[in-house]
Amino acid sequence: MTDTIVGAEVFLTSPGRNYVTLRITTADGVVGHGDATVNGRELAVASYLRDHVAPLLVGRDPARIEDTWQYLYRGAYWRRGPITMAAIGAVDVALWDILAKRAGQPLYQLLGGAVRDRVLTYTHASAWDTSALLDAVDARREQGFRAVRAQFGVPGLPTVYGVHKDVAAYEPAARGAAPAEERWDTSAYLRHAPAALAAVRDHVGHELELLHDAHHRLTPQQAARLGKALEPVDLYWLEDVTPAENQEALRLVRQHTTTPLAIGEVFNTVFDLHHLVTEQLVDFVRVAVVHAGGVSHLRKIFALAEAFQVRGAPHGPSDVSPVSFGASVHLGMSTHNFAIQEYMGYADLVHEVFPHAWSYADGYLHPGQEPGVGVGFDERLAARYPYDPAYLPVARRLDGTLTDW
Ligand code: KDG
Ligand code: MG
Repeated sequence: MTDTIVGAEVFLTSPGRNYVTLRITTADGVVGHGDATVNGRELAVASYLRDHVAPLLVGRDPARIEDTWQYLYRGAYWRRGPITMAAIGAVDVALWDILAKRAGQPLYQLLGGAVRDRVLTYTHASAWDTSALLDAVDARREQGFRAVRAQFGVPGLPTVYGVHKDVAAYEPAARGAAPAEERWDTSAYLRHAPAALAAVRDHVGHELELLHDAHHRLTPQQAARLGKALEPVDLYWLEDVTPAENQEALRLVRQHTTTPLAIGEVFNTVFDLHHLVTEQLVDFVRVAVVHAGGVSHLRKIFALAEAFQVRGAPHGPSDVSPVSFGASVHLGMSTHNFAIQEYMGYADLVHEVFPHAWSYADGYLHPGQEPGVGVGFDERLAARYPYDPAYLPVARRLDGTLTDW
């Protein structure tokens, strides 16, 4: 029986950080949720959805998920990019949510069913000094995590993105009308990183998977040197070593190191990574459901990757809302080459605004058995926390030049 979309509403809320949520309602009263959060550009994607997409959805059959995806992607003329793809992603996840609810099944059952019992996850540990970092990693191990991303301060720099001097937890975006400015010194980082990560490996032994994120700041040659220096540390992966636009850059890195490479959290379509995958220049692709056109497109990316023994490992910071995070866990449950899901965690209030069936236990995630994606949206609670501008910092080199992120 055919249903019809009768409403598409966009909500901006800031329960500790900003989220853009799409709610699609059908004539039969089925409600689906999607996440369209683009960190620091939330208003742009909200307008894209409200002004250009929502009016096109009303009257459509919610079950025509692929056709709606193609309509929004090809029909816009202007394709790709984070805003467009996040907007399409929100629609896509909301429609999968509706379809799975109508089927009375958790989403992963519609994606082919479970290929595993639970989805491996990693979280973050960061601290300025090495001794504090070891404590932070231990605290994560005590929470059951089997894989931890370790980030640390750099001697000589006053701040480093993602690493706080006084608190273990960090929030990537800071409130305010403009981004904070930090300093960056790649040479100092390269001198310090191998020893810092070796100290973590010595401390934890070889049971724990260790990851590290270079946040796109190295040249290919610097990245190759770092990868080589880190081989004895036996990283699960080294992430975002070079700026992501240039896929060729990874070839040089690859030629010089066997350290596994992960990339892709800022990518939006398969076209951003097809050379990386087909030429096996990376080991993991990190595209998120929200930023890459939803479940439909990410499935295609992972299918391409599967043919080349590259694995999926989606971005999962606190700026990916629990809605698309939940959708990602469903994908993880049903996708054979899905390796691991990043789980940075959320403030208590975020869990309240987005009550969810997915859960964390003992180093793994499970999407839960609720029909649909299994993530709700408490509109009334959300309305108490209106949008509040917040930005990631930018960084300049010691001579003042703006650096890659
Ligand atoms: O919005 C971008 C941040 O979430 C990002 O910097 C976090 O690099 C990140 C990661 O791997 O989670
Ligand atoms: Mg990252």
